[in-house]
Amino acid sequence: ARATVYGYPRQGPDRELKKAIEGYWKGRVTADALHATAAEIRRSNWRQLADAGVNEVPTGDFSYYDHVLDTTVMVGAIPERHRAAVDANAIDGYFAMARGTQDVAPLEMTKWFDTNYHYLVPELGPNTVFAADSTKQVAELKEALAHGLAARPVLVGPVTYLLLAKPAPGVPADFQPLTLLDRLLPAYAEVLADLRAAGAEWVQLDEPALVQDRTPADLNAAERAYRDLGALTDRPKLLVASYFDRLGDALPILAKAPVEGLALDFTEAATANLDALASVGGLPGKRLLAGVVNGRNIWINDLQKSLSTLGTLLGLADRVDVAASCSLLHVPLDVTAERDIDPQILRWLAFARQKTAEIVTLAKGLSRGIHTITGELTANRAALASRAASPITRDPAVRARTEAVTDADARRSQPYAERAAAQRARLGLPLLPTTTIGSFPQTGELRTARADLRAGRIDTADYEERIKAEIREVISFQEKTGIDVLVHGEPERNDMVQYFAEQLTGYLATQHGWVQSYGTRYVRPPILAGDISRPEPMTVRWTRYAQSLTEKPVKGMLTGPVTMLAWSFVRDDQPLGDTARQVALALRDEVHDLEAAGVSVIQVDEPALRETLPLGAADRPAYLAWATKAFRLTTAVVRPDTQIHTHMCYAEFGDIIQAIDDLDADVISLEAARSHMQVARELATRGYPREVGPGVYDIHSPRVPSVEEAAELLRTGLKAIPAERLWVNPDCGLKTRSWPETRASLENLVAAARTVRSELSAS
Ligand code: THG
Ligand code: ZN
Repeated sequence: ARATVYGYPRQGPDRELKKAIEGYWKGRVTADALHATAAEIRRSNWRQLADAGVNEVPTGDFSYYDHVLDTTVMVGAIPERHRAAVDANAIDGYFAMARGTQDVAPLEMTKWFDTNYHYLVPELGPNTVFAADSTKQVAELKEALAHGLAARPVLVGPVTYLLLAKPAPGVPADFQPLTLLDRLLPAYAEVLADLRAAGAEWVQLDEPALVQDRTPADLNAAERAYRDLGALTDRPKLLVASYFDRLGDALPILAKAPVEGLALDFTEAATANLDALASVGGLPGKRLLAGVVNGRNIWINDLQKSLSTLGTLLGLADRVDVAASCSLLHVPLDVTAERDIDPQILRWLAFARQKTAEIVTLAKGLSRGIHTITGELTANRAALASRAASPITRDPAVRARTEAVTDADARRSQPYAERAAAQRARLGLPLLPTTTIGSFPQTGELRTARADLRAGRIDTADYEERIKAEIREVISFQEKTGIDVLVHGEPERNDMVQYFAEQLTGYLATQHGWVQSYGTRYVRPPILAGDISRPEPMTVRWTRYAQSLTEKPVKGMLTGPVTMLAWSFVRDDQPLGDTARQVALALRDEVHDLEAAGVSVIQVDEPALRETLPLGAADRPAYLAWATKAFRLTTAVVRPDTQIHTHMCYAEFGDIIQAIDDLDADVISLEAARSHMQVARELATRGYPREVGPGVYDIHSPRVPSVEEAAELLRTGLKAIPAERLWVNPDCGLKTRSWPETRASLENLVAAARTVRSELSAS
């Protein structure tokens, strides 16, 4: 058995790639220096893989921004508006598609399946002409071969590419990119021929879209795609890769297709894929890549269990090789870089480098016999046992409390109508009340202050003085501007998940555990390692300080339990719903303490509620049940006259309206400016009964909306939501915006609310 992976973290050990690309954008790094940094990262990744004993390294998985954008370039599907930039200069044109320029908008960005990685959405239409450009794939393959390595190019497959695309601007919304398959396949055929000529024995085509519920038309397209590509004479051997779930209806199709190999996920979907493989009679004559090491969590593998899965698979395919379940892009690079994690716990963790070693160990055990890996197996058993027996993973007080939760704990004491009346009386807000989502600009000074504190250049008292000064500034600006429900601006928070994780017992933070979120942006997901409890209040001091500065209500700001899970690495030793309940109870204490401190409005953000929705429809009801219950458990502790807000963004919400209703929040603010209040119409159509703030200021752009523009969006919103239930707010937090834009935009937003209020009272 051979050992391989589908992809490796791209950033370099110290995020050298981020620094080089951002430097290039600022004109501080030359194109040559950027390319040299990139080549060095690829070389060192391949070296690391080869030294660990990987027999076949991936190529083409590296990217300057996004591998789906790379595929767009590979098939020549450059949008019309970017054509000139791409023709003028390939790398600048590439970044123009990714980030836009003064004159042209970038491609839209959205979630890569149910991960926290975002890809750039291909824009296609009936007039799209594909033209193969294998330059990058061929160059990276040749680079790896020149290092003397056995290499396998990895490409996004044609069916997934089309299924991830959307109609280009101006193309009817019902256009189905998949209808372009017959035109796309010749471009893939050309790339495959070029890769063969460059020395590829195998090429991997990633088709994760085939693990989702697919229509008969989609499945038919998959069948045709691999029949046609398989029938090519001038091509390498083809390996079709699935991951993130079981292959489902596409498995029998791919098992019969004239391709030489399949990759299946045997972590989350092990049982379903094993059963399905057995029922199609295995993969005689084919190579099976068995993804037995989880590529998207950070826990060590259960080697014994994987060996047993691999043993079963030996009877089902011609040849079985060992891999991670998906690209290692979704995990940090190297556990040994962590200095602050207890060594006892460090033994339980595997990042990309450690996962690679596990894959190699398993491949060795499979081909040369278990006796060749007894040392590894013994160490693995001991580490697993130490995790299972650790008091960190089992806190009796937390367990007793979660056991005792009742349905009543997750229900507000009064129905919305009565709560709304009590809140109106307590808060005394005008019609169309104005508010913001929570964060204000995270200035360079704030980030420097945090870095200075970490490095010991300033002490805690200095740091806190700076935070207080910022809060004073934010409160006074909001009062002056005439905003109705204020926020403290969150200057003390690095990230809306990490900030809480750092204060909760049972959570681990990493120092270097960067994972690409999009482009040059990374997150350091904290690790839900043990039972979760809150040793002391997390936000009360800052909120109370802000409230002491003003007569207006200041919103308490928390991150909700589902988002705390979605943007962390979760435990794999208990159901997600159990972890969510523990987090919810810890946050419930915070909600309770905020209320006791006199806070009358509390916002619990759940931007990730939609993104964690399972890929398969059958799994969705159970997820939504525990997710909405965790939110209600967090919030239902308050009195009827305390107003609960929530906020969502980064998604379309059409298919979770019922779940949004089930949260029973008094007010929800949503991203809506770009879609012209689409979500307000969706909520109205479904009879959503509570208060809504559809965003009227697109904070993803430096543009300042005019008063008239914001007022027009409000008038549109009023067609769907009655004035008594409509709020006025931006799309999302203002953390990434600058102060001048923020000032101007919020002044206009307040003016727009006043304009529309007076129109309402005049009519
Ligand atoms: N926090 C977390 N996950 C997220 C988001 C978040 N996932 C979805 C979405 N928001 C992703 N968006 C971003 C936006 C900005 C950054 C990362 C993800 C970002 N990162 C800094 C960088 O790479 O320079 C590092 C920030 C830091 O120092 O911690 O700006 O908001 N958890
Ligand atoms: Zn948001």
